[in-house]
Amino acid sequence: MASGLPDGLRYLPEHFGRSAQETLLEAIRAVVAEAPLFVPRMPKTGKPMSVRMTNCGPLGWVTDKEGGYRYQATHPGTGRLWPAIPTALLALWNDVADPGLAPEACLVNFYEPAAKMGLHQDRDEQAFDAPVVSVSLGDQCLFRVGGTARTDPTRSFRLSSGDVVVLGGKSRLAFHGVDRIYAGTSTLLKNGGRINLTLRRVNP
Ligand code: MD3
Ligand code: FE
Repeated sequence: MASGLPDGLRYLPEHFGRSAQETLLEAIRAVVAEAPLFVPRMPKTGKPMSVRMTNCGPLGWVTDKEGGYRYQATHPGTGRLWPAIPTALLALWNDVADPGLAPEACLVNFYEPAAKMGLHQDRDEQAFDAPVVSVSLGDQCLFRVGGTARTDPTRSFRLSSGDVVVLGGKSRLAFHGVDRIYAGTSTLLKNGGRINLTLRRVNP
């Protein structure tokens, strides 16, 4: 982590320009219309997370008090299959990840100004070789990333609308989180807030 960023992390600022962001947002609105945002709850305690979520793709990440963190093919509220991953996101994956192995899950996180996400690792997948590809839309956030141990030093930086982060190699299991949202820093979402999309491979 000599540069201050974990090995394997690629940061692509403003990979998507404004009009591509608007196209992506429309596609995500269609996903949310079919698969409504839900409140994820922590395993065992049932404590609600501050972020709301939905998914698209063959698998979606869900969590609740009884079942804990997992991937499943259906929406926990409607029981229906998740909608397809928008073509613009499949194209992104082909550009920055392995085009031979399609993403299986796209988690959609919606942050209101007060929402945050504590430092964690993403390890509910069985495919740590494939990267996680993240797209930010809307208000800026303060993103924090460290090493593969919780106590490793961390680095913070702002993610803006249109930014893409590719978490491959050693960075795939880095601890990371979102410490805060900067309300009013983007005009993309009429009512403010931030959307983060993460494309993932779940099965090897
Ligand atoms: C670094 N989401 O959904 S995306 C998550 O902005 C998640 O909503 C955050 O962490 C968000 O799990 C961060 C960037 C990201 C995603 C996965 C990573 C960074 C990562 C996996 C390993 C290291
Ligand atoms: Fe994560």
